[in-house]
Amino acid sequence: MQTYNVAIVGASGAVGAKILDKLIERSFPIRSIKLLASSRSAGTVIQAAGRLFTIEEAKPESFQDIDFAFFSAGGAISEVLAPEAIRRGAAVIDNTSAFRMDANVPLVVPEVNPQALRNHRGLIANPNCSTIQMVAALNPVKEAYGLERIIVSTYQAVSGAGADAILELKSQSRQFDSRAGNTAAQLPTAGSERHYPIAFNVIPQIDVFDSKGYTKEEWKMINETKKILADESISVSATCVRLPVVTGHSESVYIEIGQDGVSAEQLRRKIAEAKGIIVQDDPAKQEYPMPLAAENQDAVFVGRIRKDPDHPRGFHLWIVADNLLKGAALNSVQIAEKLIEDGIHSRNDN
Ligand code: NAP
Ligand code: 3JN
Repeated sequence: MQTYNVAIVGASGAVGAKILDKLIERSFPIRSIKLLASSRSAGTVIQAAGRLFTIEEAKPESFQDIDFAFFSAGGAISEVLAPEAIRRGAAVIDNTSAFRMDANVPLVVPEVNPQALRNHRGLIANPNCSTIQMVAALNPVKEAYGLERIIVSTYQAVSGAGADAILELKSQSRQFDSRAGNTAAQLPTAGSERHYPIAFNVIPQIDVFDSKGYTKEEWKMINETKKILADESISVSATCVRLPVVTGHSESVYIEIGQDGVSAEQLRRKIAEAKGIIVQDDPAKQEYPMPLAAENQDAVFVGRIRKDPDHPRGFHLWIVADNLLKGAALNSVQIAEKLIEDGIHSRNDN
């Protein structure tokens, strides 16, 4: 069996750690693995699957002889180091938004648009976590009945904002009764002028606002959805909200499909047939997806599927997934697996 030299940039972070876990768990054909981060964590030893790994500082030379480089260290690092990795022959799978909307870069959810990988030039973008779980659940609906409109409200976990945001939620939760003061420094964003506590709170801001009143996270959902579904005509609008949940993003989604006369049961069946989706939808038994139950699971969970009372083509759904797994690490590893399966991991093979 052919094996590959693999690098993870951002290996000390929330997403990077899960990429390492998934590569090991899924028996990715690894010849060697290099864990990279900033100089701050160089020398740190981490344990995964009973093995010890030492983190090194990420530099252009780090990518010599690397076949697959997974990036999750922020867009600025990808902009500088991804071209260095590609120049040295690596296939880069980038978890940041740096290249997602670049027309020459495939933006891929393997169950939805694997054909987009065919045109890669050494770099494949992993979509935003909130986008991935939504398009995974809606693509079977689009294929069967067409899709004209999506209105989504997200309920996002703090792990989407990084390892420090998880620590902040836990520490604020422990201190809440003593009212030890506002220790908020991570949310809505680490760089923002004002910070708000997330424990026992809800923050209707993820990333920064633009002049139209939408946040960057909301625009990511709008633009990435159209690109992945390869349909600019779908109307998409999003409201992205942070909740005091550690892991697992939830989404309330309203859609208008392209056909009249479709029942909720037909929609439920189509979604349940799709790869990677589990339908949990039995109101009589109080069965529906929840983030606590989705944590550490690979699937995207869908429930509360029901027809809109007034619109003949309108439906409501509730979609939940582990944002660090299908939303980031798992999807990235699945992209690499698909490149190997199709024999196109090297851009010279195209
Ligand atoms: P995190 O927990 O804060 O981890 C950040 C990682 O980046 C750490 O490993 C950090 O290393 C590394 N890093 C920071 N500066 C660096 C530098 N100059 N050189 C090399 N490595 C550096 O954040 P996270 O949640 O894992 O997210 C990381 C990135 O992944 C985000 O910025 C985002 O672009 C992407 N992301 C994508 C999704 C998605 O929706 N698909 C979800 C979450 C995050 P040190 O420990 O050395 O500082
Ligand atoms: O907040 C979340 O739940 C998801 C955050 C994703 C994220 C965080 C910082 C920078 C991204 C992303 O992947 O869209 C980025 C980014 O690369 O822009």
